[in-house]
Amino acid sequence: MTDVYQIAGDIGSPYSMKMRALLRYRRLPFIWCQINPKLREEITHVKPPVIPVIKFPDDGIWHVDSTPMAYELEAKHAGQRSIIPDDAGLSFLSHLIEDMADEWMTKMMYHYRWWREPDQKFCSYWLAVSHTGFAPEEATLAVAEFVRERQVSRLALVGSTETTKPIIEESFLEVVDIFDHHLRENRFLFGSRPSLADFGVFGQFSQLNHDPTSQGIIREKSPRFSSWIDQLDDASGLEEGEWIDPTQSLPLSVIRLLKMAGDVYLPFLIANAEALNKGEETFSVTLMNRMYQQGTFKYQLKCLNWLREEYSQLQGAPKERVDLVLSETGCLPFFSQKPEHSA
Ligand SMILES: N[C@@H](CCC(=O)N[C@@H](CS)C(=O)NCC(=O)O)C(=O)O
Repeated sequence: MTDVYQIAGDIGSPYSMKMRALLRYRRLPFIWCQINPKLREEITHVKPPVIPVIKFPDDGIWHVDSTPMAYELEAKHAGQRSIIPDDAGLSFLSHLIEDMADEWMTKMMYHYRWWREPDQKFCSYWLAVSHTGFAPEEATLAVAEFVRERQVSRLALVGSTETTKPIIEESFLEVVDIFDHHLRENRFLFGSRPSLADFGVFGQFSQLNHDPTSQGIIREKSPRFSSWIDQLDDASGLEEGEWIDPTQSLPLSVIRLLKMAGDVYLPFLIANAEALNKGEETFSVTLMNRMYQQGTFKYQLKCLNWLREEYSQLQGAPKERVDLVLSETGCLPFFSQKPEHSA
């Protein structure tokens, strides 16, 4: 049992599902532990206080934060069904899309889960059952009510309001359409094997494909995408695949996702960074010709810096290819600035 990872997370947590799927695909032995009060106590020292956390068998320490954990696992198990494309340029683009999934698509997840009454009702109860470990009905209902009130009250803070609703919902429909078309001819974003980007999208959509309203939309618009999401949950049996040829043009879907990064995600990250630098608690930015507003998040400034750091390390032909695609998709200007190391 010494080589076995232990992952503590929640079936209602997109980042937990992302990491569980990643461990399965990579055939790294692990035990899945649904988070419960006892486990919560065991991990109170882990900062930031988020799930999933993974106890690595080699150091016996709980690690946190899905993206750094994914890269740590790469370093430890290089060559074993890696999810990082060999080409540095494709690897950067995969990270950019994953980051957009983690920080922007998560707004779709949160919005659909907590905006409408039927979703609030189902999701709060469903989450309460797992949080309490099947407590009796009365206790479950009390936890459900608590969770519902807390999550609904945070909608505006994370950017979901009457004004921003069309931005988030249109952006969601765009992702569904992108994947519906992509999956008619391709298996994953960067080839016949899944990348970090695929797992990022999977994490958020594991929930969107489950919660009532968004599930209904995905089922209607793209049963193909729905099946892809369900299958990536356990791709341990998937045969070895290939990365796309980095010298060839990228799939249209990747271009469309990068265009979303250029039009929406990167302007959002920059507006957040500028507001944080001015010490502001909220920010607004025009996205898709509408006003978008939310609270500032320090973590999202970190994300911007990581991306800029990775971009600054590109060189030679991969950099030339990346610059061309970033320029075509409106992303390049956001990488002209160097990462802020003080952040
Ligand atoms: N950047 C982190 C985000 C993890 C995260 O936000 N997890 C949520 C659950 S999905 C959480 O633990 N939130 C704190 C809470 O709900 O109390 C990652 O990628 O792992």
